[in-house]
Amino acid sequence: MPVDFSGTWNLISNDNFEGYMTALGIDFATRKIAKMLKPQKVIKQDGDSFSIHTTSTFRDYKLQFKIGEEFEEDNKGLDNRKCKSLVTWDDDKLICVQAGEKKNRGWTHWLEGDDLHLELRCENQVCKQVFKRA
Ligand code: 1AG
Repeated sequence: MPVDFSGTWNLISNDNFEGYMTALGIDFATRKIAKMLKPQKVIKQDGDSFSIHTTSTFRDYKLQFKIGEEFEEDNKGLDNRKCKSLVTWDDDKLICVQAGEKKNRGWTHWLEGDDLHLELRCENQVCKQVFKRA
């Protein structure tokens, strides 16, 4: 049985979100607002199908995918660039490669103890987020 990421998760730490957003070309004013946010993730995992809904007081982002099936990602409300994205398992980690204009773009989700971890990558920047169950 694969690990189950399903649940509602609240952000408790957010390391180098500023660097990640800068690498994505997010403007100063938006970064100032965005780095104050404490987003919540609602993850639904059903076999190989996932939905990950990230919500905040400022912007929301909804992602749906199947493991191993490339999809068009629009990053609407984030940097708005389009990517060809692909999520695969690497042991118990979920790895997403977001191919597009930005080099080395992607993310990894994993569980550690009772916490949900997320590493967000763009170019030479890595943001590390940790979430606890709501
Ligand atoms: C995400 O991807 C996307 C959600 O977690 C936010 C993560 C990073 C934000 C990306 C770029 C910053 C751009 C604009 C800043 C403006 C608002 C920030 C809003 C944050 C809440 C939506 C991985 C995920 C899998 O889909 O969990």
